[in-house]
Amino acid sequence: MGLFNRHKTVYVDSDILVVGGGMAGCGATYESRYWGRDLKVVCVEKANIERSGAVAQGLYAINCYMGMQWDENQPEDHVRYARNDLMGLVREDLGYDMARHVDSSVHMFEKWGLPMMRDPETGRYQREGKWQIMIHGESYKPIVAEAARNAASEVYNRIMVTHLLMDEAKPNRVAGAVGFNVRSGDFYVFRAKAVIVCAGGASHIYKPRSVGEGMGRTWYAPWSSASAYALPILAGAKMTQMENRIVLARFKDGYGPVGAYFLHLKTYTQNGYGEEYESKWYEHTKELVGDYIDRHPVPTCLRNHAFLEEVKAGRGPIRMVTKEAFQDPHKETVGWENFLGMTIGQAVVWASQNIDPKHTNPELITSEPYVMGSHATCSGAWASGPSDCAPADYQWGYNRMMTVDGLFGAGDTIGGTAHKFSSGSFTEGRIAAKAAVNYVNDLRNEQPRVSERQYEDMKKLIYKPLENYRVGRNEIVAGTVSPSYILPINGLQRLEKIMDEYTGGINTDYMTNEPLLTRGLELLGMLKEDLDCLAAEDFHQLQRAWELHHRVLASEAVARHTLFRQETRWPGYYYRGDYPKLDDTNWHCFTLSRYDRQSGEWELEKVPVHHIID
Ligand code: SFD
Ligand code: AMP
Repeated sequence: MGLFNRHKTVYVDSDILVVGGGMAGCGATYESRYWGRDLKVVCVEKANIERSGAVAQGLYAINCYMGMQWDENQPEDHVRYARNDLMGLVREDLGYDMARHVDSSVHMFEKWGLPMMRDPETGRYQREGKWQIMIHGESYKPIVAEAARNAASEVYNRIMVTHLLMDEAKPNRVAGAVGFNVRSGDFYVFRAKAVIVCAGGASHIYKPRSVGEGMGRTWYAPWSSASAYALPILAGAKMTQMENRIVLARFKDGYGPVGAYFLHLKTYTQNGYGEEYESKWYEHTKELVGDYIDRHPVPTCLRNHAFLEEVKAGRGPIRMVTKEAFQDPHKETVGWENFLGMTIGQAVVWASQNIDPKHTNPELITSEPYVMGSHATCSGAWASGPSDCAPADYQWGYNRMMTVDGLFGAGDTIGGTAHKFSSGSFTEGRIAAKAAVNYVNDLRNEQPRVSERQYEDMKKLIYKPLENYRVGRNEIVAGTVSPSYILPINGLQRLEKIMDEYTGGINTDYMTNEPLLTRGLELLGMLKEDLDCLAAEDFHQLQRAWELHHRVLASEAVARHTLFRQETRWPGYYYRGDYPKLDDTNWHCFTLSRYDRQSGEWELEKVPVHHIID
């Protein structure tokens, strides 16, 4: 007991609490201040918002910009694009709402100092593709963070949020969050009237391609640890499309993104024998998914599918043909700068493997799966839509509010809204914040109630891994293996192995089926039991322990959803061997889950997909 008391408790009261200061969190913090001049707005971040989240290293493109000022695209066009890419299943109301506001966010980024590339002839933003514009974005995150810092009443960096607090005066209402400072170990109790979860996506729930000397390298940020999903799941929020985890075609070993190459440099792919291969798989793919293969652009998952089939047919590796484009000095510069401003590791890998793309066509590979809500995928929380265009059954309160009162979300957190990327995530943060301000104003003087008991119980739970270590290490006679605890890295590797082998990771070429998923869920259950024995030797490891808790819960959601959806909706992302085809008759719907924290049971249901754009 003495151990728990050693950690000071710090209380922070606010009107709006933003959890996670990445792209969505910065948007939410900025906009909360805009609409809530007199409100106390607090942003809490496990790293430092200056360089936190997926944009930490910078980006070379903003992948979601309509260009409405030049009549380049309209929001309706973007809804059609995202719907097509996600094989018909997106929340069109949420996507439309984001798309109609995203341009204004990008204009603010420019005003705040983000260097945009311009087309020398038209003077417009330089297009990389129909939706993407090019930026000198190494400092993208610090620029956006500065705006959030100026807007916030307070920013708390280095605090990992582990749980949400629930109101004891009203059921199903959020009341704040708790966490700990990853440097000092202080315990934080954030009481708030509204909470906006913006805690990013999930890497490292599947065994990554990069192991051994490459361990830690992933495409999505290694610190994206599924809190965006675990926090709402634990609070009883409904989740959607958790089976829609994404697999990305990437440059081999460095996970360098391919968009700028395909779209701006106009490079293309070939099999190991220098042949075009996508058209070979047309009939075969049509058999599986019908006319989705005829859509333009070809859905991302189906491009993966052709890649995977060609490799399985023994004609790998797949290579990106760069040798032609790189003869143009401008394109050569863009090709390298793309990585130097976004994924430096790819440039380093090429240098270390003697690959000069001017003379060698580099290999591509399909990544391990990630859980996200903002790329060509839309896993996340089920949220209420905008009042002017959301169908009635998608509206139960404030825009972007989850199925828990006062709990909002944005970016990777919110499901059903693919292709938001950095700009759309920031924009969704703004949208959620405006609604959260209205929610807080409507509460008037009503205060959520949190008993000391609630957060003291959590405090004991949170620091338990330190206690497990303190006691358990005495049982070690040699080496590091304890008979009574597991370290976070051991738990993480077990999780990655289970997800990889049973729920369609790289090991099985993304294939799974009911018996595999059932066994995978049993093994996840055993892992969950063992998490009680997690041990942390310091606060850094304590953070790893809680990240693991979050990853395991999100993984369970992925497995449950994958089992529930009896079809292969997105071949190239994953395959159900027992239901190998797309089945629009039975599965043109969203899948929703709800976790009961008391019983540990999951409830799953189907919900109709409404098409509001023709
Ligand atoms: O080329 C807690 N992304 C790209 N977006 C673009 O617009 N253009 C690109 O070029 C993009 N590409 C790309 C991208 C990402 C990465 C990693 C690479 C390349 C290599 C995607 C965007 O980055 C992404 O869509 C947004 O960043 C999503 O925003 P958001 O806010 O949902 O997630 P975040 O930015 O990661 O922020 C999450 C924050 O939460 C913190 N956090 N804080 C406290 N307690 C906890 N428990 C927490 N858990 C997490 C995080 O630290 C973070 O700050 S390309 O490949 O397509
Ligand atoms: P990526 O670099 O793969 O993350 O892609 C960046 C952007 O380009 C995203 O909006 C992708 O959907 C898009 N993109 C990437 N490759 C292609 C392609 N071959 N055809 C159409 N769009 C693509």
